[in-house]
Amino acid sequence: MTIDLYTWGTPNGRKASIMLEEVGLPYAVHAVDIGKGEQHDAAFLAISPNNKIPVIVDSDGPDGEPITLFESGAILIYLAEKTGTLLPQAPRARYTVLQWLMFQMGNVGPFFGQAHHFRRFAKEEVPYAIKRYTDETHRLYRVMDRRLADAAYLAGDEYTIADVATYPWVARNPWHGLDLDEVPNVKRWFETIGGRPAVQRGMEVP
Ligand SMILES: N[C@@H](CCC(=O)N[C@@H](CS)C(=O)NCC(=O)O)C(=O)O
Repeated sequence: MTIDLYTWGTPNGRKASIMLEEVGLPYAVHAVDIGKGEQHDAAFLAISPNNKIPVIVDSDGPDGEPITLFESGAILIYLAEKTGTLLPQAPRARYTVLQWLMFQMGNVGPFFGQAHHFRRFAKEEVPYAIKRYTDETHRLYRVMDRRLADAAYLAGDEYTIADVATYPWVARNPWHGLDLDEVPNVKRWFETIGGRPAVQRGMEVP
């Protein structure tokens, strides 16, 4: 049994590769070069209706049948439930993890992503957009910094899929116009997670 991972070297892709390293399941990497537009190939569209990485195909899905999944948050929940790893069963703890996972999916990912686009890749300089997305990125860092003043990890005392989802985005901090020394609790969290061998391996994929 191998899980096929379709990915590229971006924060969303690395959520999936870090998680696969953390849970220790065998997986095969299929690089989808989004810079060359390979996410629009018909074969990829067949498994990724939104034309985005990451995607996993698990030949041994629920009831022993294959399953194909896109959306990194769904992939993290799936792998956590398949392996009983990084997502607690107890309802209160579980909802706290899902809350911070959704915070990443609905806030950190989209706003950091737009900051990357307008600060680094846009073909014309758009000061309004640069300010809007940089300000929001910095605000989100402060939200995380306040949370991490009270908790070791985003969802509490334990490392969970909420941290797996957020780490690769914070790893792009040199692109964010903010020194991690300004958010010392995020910095401590970032360095702790960055010390995990599974995270280091996952960050090298593909
Ligand atoms: N909400 C999606 C976002 C995925 C996403 O934006 N993937 C980017 C790379 S980080 C991508 O494939 N971009 C290609 C494109 O937009 O054409 C997820 O979390 O999986």
